[in-house]
Amino acid sequence: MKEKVLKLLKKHKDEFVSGQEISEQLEVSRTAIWKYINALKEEGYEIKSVSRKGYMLISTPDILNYEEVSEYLYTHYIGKEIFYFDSIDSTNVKAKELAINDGTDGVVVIAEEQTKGRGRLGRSWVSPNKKGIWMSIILKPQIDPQDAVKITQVTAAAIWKAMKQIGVSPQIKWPNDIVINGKKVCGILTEMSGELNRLNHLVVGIGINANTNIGEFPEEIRDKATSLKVEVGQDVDRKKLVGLILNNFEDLYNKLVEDRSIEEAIRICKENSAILGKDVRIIIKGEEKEAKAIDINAEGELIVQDKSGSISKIISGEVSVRGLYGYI
Ligand code: BTX
Repeated sequence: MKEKVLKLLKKHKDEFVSGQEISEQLEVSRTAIWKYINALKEEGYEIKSVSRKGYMLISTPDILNYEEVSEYLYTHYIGKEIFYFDSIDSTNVKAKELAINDGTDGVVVIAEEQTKGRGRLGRSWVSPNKKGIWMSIILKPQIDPQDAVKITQVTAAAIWKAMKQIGVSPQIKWPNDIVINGKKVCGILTEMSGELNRLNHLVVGIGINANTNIGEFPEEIRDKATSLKVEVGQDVDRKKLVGLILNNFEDLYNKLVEDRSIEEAIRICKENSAILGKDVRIIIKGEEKEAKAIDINAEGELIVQDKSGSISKIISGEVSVRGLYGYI
């Protein structure tokens, strides 16, 4: 009911809605409305109340729950259900739990803060309160398990498009990072549950440093991390960015699932690659080799050429790619 009251106030933004009107439309008592209004105020909604005039919504808080994010959502199923937490260990862990129970295709988990944010290969992901976007999407596509890695490229392309839509021009660092000026602004963690020839579900975790100030990054990552705020010089609208990402994601993901095509995603990843044409160090299970990154093929694999001229394919997964002189 609180959500309905909020919806009504939003519909009449910048004007008063009388207690009587709310009470008639929603069929609740005026005392109940007063309670819902107070609860909304506690969540950070600024609501003016004037006797005889009623209530007016002045501003909404910077939070990423369904009520706020859905204003920007044009999807059919991605993000139509959002599990929202003030604080959680990891949205990927929660999403995996939900996926095993009955979390359906497209359910999204978002938290304002993660206390044990996860990176790849057991690494951790710094996720301070309300500074970024920490979210995971549950997916149950009918695709081969080998194709699951393509989801990371699809996600990277969706995020790249969304950042472009808010005026930022990032690069994609295969396989799972988005960078600006050589520094990491976003990481993607795709986790799969399945057997050899059957995929149960996928969880795609997205971590974006949105409004973090440089001093708020722990010292050990300060030289390789950045945020959208640092790059554009002002706060970004996190709700809008979540909406844009999910809209773009649904479009590119549908192409993969329905048409078996990741052409557009790969084109975006190639045209905006941070590593193609560069010498890189590839680390697979602790072993390092140097090579030049020369292409990303239609399957989303990285093609590299070593000094002897021999060409090989690198499948994402257990791979890290580093520049020879710094992070990229
Ligand atoms: P990754 O393993 O490629 O990157 C992790 C590494 O990046 C860390 O070891 C550290 O050096 C650096 N790092 C940690 N935190 C940050 C940060 N905030 N910004 C820049 N660099 C950082 C990348 O893993 C995948 C990260 C996915 C995070 C999302 S958040 C929502 C979801 N839930 C969850 O637990 N993880 C995913």
